[in-house]
Amino acid sequence: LALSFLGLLTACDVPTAVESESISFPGAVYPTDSLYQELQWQYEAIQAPEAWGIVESSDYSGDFSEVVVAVLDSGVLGTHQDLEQNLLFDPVDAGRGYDFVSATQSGDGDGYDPDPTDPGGTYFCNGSSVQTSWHGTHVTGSVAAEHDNVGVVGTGASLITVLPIRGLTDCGGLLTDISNGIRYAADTADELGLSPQRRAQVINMSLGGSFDDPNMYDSVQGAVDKGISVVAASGNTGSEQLIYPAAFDNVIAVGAVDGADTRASYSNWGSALDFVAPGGAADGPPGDPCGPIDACIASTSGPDDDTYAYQAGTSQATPHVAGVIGLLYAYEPNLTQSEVYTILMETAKDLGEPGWDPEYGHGLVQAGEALKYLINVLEGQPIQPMGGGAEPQQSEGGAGIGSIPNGQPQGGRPPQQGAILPPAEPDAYDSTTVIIRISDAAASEAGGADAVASRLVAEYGLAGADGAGTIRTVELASGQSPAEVIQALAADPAVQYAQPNYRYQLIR
Ligand SMILES: [Ca+2]
Ligand SMILES: [Ca+2]
Ligand SMILES: [Ca+2]
Repeated sequence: LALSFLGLLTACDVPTAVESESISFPGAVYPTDSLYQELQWQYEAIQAPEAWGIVESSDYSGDFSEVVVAVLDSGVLGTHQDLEQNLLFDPVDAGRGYDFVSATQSGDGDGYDPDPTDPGGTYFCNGSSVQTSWHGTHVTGSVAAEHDNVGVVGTGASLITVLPIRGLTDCGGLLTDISNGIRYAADTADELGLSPQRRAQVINMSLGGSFDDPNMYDSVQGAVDKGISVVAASGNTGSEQLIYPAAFDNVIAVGAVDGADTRASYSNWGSALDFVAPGGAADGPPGDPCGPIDACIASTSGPDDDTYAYQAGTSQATPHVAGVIGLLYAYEPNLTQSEVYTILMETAKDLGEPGWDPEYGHGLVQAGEALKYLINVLEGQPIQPMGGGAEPQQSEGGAGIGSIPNGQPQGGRPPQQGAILPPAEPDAYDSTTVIIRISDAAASEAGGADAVASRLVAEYGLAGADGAGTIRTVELASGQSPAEVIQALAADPAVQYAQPNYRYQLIR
């Protein structure tokens, strides 16, 4: 199935202007959840009711299977009335979500543990106090809130189960923790002795940082290589530069639009932007940023099991795309990220300048058309494009199905070499650890990466080296400076790169 799919998508003569659909699809389904009807404008903007109509019709429901979407965020209120049925959550079961936040500022009194619950309360970051935003609970609702006549709905209807992974807090979090979360989601965290009950097929990261971080890139690539789609927020500062990891060519970068399909003023844009989704406006008066209250995104929140809240941002846009992608995997579990990207690109609603543009990417993701496109391809039917027969935009950047055709020219990312020195801001990274990648050649020459890591620890007077394989988190001995250790390690012929253990933030 997957092979013929690839063949069809790469064919030069994919029909572009077939007027009549050979498959007649069922009509839209509109949930009866009370807050959906009042406030959740975003789902019609992404054609979710059309997708739900297909998912729930007797003609098709047997063709869909359940999908796991990992939400790597601030944790979740696992007992929320509108989430609990659609969560892989159990505070004492390490296969049903996990907390990867290191003990410092973790807010739950300890470090790693099997409970991905957002503990709520107040965090103290660098001297200032920050109230919990329930960010992860809100994002989770946009992916998977129940369609049950109560409260809000999520994009995934009944098909998506969220694997909640706590990787950072309202104070931020470390790359090592987030990388462990990505590898847990992808079920490649063997050396931690951790495995999810079911691995994710989509990873949502409504988080980011400002550094071109080779280790984050490697972590994402490990998931993409397993056929997982990784989606991340473009950033909320209105900059024409995307934050990382959204800016990477192996991540699907999502910006935000308001209820009028216009780029939200805060939504970062630029050459690496792939798609937009509803994130809300949030340009109401101070103290009431959601102004006319339905300008923002309504979803699940804390502290109570029946709390709902409005938030706006690219963090809110991203899980809608993760949810649409989840619906595609629910129909065809063997999709790759490249195939997912092509489907979204061919069916997105073009906004702004014709074709790909830096404010909207390929446009507004359309769940109904995306699902119909996938079904048509797999059924061998001609494809009816969106937008009145516009030319497919696959030639943008010259990329084919084998790589993600961002707006920017693709050519792969050169392997990082050498030392990546710490930025000036001391709070931007951890001062007690450094991350290295051991070169494959050195590892095989030494009979394994463990031998190389042991030598490096001894030779450079380090306190230790955690991890497995070629990626290691080096612990500094007391008095060592990260910059000096990074420079020394990067000069060792066995080390491909040495870099700071960067700090990432929730996109708020
Ligand atoms: Ca903990
Ligand atoms: Ca509901
Ligand atoms: Ca456009």
